[in-house]
Amino acid sequence: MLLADYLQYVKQRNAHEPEFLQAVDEVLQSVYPVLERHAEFRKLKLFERMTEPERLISFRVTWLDDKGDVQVNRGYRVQMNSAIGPYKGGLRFHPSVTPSVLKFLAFEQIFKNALTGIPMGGGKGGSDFDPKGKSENEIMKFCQAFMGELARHIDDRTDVPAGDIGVGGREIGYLFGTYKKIKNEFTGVLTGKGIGWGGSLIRTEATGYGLIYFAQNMLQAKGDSLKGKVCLVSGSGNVAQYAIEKIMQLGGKAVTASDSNGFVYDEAGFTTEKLEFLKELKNVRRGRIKEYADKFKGVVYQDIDAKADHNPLWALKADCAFPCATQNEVNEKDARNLVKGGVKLLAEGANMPTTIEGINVILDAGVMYAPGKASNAGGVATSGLEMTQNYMGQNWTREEVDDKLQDIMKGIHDTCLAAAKEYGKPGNYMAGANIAGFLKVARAMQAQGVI
Ligand code: NDP
Ligand code: 2IT
Repeated sequence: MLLADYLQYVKQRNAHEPEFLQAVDEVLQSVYPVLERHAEFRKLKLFERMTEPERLISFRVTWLDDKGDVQVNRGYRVQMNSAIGPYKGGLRFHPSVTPSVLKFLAFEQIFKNALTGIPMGGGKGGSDFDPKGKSENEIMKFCQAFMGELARHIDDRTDVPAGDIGVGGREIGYLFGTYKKIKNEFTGVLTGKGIGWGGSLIRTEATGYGLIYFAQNMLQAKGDSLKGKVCLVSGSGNVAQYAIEKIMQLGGKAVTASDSNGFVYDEAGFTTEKLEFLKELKNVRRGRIKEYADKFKGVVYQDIDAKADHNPLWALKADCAFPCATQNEVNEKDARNLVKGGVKLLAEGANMPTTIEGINVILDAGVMYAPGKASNAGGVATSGLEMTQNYMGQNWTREEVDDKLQDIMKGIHDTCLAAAKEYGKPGNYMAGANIAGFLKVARAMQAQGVI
């Protein structure tokens, strides 16, 4: 089959799933040369099989809000691929969650998890539940109702969920408590647990830290470093907060953060004090980013209009860009603005934050580009380290976990470059990540027969 035929095949079967098709398209552009080289992969229909979830579970979540009214949400778990390990991937609670969004995330997760070197398959789940404006009690009630059904489909050797948008330490606590009560066993069935009840040190920081370690590796490959680099960061949640922290630690200057309403531009850059304020604002008070501009002098706040043709955050002058909020937050026009503003490196903290057109602009301009499945893999990698500690009944120190995270990010970086070179795309991290991830999973599927 030609590249266009593969795409057509997936399109026909998933006609109304734009996010999933976008993720498949991006991977296919890179792995088509691998399919061309390996007749055995084509014969075994490995690409066709990888784009079909092994299992897609959809369920009703019914719960009572604080007024005593009945609420009905949809819950899902996409068990995408278990060729190299138990299904592994986060849970997302956001009103935009659909099967298409979760299938794109689960598909990305297959290759990301393969790149970490830890045996984990790909999965993703979540709900269209909107945590915004809900009371603590409502969050707990929802998590209990959600796990009431999910518990039937997961365990620590089958499928191990974690956090994603709208699911952090608080939600993992409620989900874990419910699972333990239903099953009457204490296992590592979720990652991102609290320290003291099975969680791993550094897991909270891991995605943001790993992203910046990855970027540092990219810069070092060119004899450069993050020192003195002006960095644009979007988002203000888990990934953004710890990306900003690590940028500061490595001598860079983070000048922006955002939420779904707007962004702040702090020309002087984040400091430890300012970041502590942001963490408290977002993780404890769950307020809006605008407050940051009200609190600190010299900070500019601007609304973001989700319907506008570009996001003004990406039109600021900078050296590096780290989108850490959500999918498709950097479009073609944003990419052109980034290039105009002097950006030399774009590394994705979020999953699929750059559209295909945006990626093409970035690559054509010679900007170093890291796809999320490589640069944000530190989170799931540290989840893998949490699973290992749980299986062993041990807790590693902060230094041990951080050292392993740094080694894993360097390993992914080097793996991407080696695969890109082998397939005639030197320096192309996107091609390298997709090819290396695909090859690992393909070989496992090939060995395990037609199942
Ligand atoms: P959080 O829920 O902690 O934070 C999400 C941030 O993104 C918030 O600032 C939120 O703003 C903003 N955001 C969410 N949806 C939208 C939207 N539709 N438009 C604009 N802004 C939006 O999530 P995480 O930080 O955990 O996740 C961020 C990204 O990183 C996601 O793409 C996720 O898949 C990815 N990721 C997360 C990992 C993890 O370990 N947590 C690992 C690897 C990738 P607001 O407060 O207004 O909602
Ligand atoms: O997108 C991701 O890699 C995550 N949300 C983390 C998944 C995990 O299992 O830690």
